Amino acid sequence: TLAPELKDTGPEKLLAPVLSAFWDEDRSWTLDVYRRHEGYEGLRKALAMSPDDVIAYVKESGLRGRGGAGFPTGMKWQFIPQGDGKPHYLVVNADESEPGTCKDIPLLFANPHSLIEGIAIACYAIRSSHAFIYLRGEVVPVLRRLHEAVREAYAAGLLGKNALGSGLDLELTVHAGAGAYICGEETALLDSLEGRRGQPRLRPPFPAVAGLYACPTVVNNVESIASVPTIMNRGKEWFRSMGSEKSPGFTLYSLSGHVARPGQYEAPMGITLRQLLDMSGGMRPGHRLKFWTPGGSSTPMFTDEHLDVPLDYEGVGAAGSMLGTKALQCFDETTCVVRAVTRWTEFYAHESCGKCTPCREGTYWLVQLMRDIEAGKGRMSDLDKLNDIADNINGKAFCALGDGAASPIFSSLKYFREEYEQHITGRGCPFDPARSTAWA
Ligand code: L3W
Repeated sequence: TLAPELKDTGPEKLLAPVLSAFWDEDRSWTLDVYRRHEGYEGLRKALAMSPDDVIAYVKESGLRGRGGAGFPTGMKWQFIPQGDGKPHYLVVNADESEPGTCKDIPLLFANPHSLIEGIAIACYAIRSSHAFIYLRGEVVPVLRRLHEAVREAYAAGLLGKNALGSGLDLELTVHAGAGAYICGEETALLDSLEGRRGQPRLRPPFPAVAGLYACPTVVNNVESIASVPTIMNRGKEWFRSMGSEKSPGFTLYSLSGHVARPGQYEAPMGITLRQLLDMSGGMRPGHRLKFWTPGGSSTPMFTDEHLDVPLDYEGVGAAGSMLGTKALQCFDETTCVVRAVTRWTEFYAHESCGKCTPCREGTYWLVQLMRDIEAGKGRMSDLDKLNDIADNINGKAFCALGDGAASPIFSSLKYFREEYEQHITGRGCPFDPARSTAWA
């Protein structure tokens, strides 16, 4: 969370603690504390509206999905067919696993009721009486805390039969995954929730048409749903007063790597990394930024030339990357880019579900080439081969995981080709004298 001295500093509205406003407070995760901070006021207001009006309101707020793709949340809710006689489901994707992304898990740990309230509002809007939270399985303390918060909500009549006296019945099931990155892909997540091995499904049909148990399903990220209560309570105009026209509102950025103060920073969309670093103490003393990711390792990397790119969907897109999950991993000049990309590539190869050939085989071969180059055993022709293999994965894999694996290869070759060449001509890593002959 923000250092206390930073909370009230900086140009007006640069920092906007909303979701993280009381993370530092004693027992911030309890219903009592949440109620002292507007808790369940948004739900009260939503229940006074018709479900369709709630959907229209969220749509007009301009809220966009915080899980990586930025799809308009209200529009996704609107896709759910009404009067179809089928059950509707809300599934919250809490399988946060993108390298560098650490905002949903801290949010759940510090303020789980913001998600539960958002779930109640979303279920009312899409006329669903059963919601699921699919949580990354490794985070057992968060699982316990979430179970406790759900228990509190049931006991307070916020969930269950006739929730809040609204006539709405709402069951909420918390499900822990088993640690597979692929289960963060929405359709693999649904397979896993149904008890099968998590592998992506062909889209269309999108989950909104045929999702969980082949019924209309909304799959939203934790932060997207947790943002809804405050929008309902403080108003869509308030939300739109922050950020930009196409990417309004506040959001959580995960700042990590060689920075003085890593952590979660909440700010309006469109803030720049330069501004965030200025407010958070900058890079670690004596060092300068070399490269960074705007949205985790799956998004093409940036360099120090991109410090002033507005961190919203349009700004980052125009500069040739993706905002993704807003995971700002910062690396300084001591980092070997080849080594960093090798580690990420090993991650993608390990996490590839194997369903499609481009990703399964392609990530394997990328790892072989990257390891050779890193160890000083590469050839110049390997660089074109890397590009070629990445090109055969990108856009040709079954799901977005393949594109994510290709991203760091393309972007590191684009900005740091010389460093790859140094590994090849120098027969080793220029950053690690112990492993190098020519650069020692
Ligand atoms: C109904 C249509 N629904 C689209 C829905 C779709 C989904 C959402 C976005 O990947 C990205 C990926 C990662 N009718 C629809 C429709 N939808 N058209 O809209 O869909 P899509 O395909 O644009 O994205 P996606 O497959 O969900 C998400 C990137 O985010 N990423 C994030 C990784 C995040 C984690 C994590 O730990 N949280 O892993 C980072 O960059 O690479 O490109 O709901 O159903 N016509």
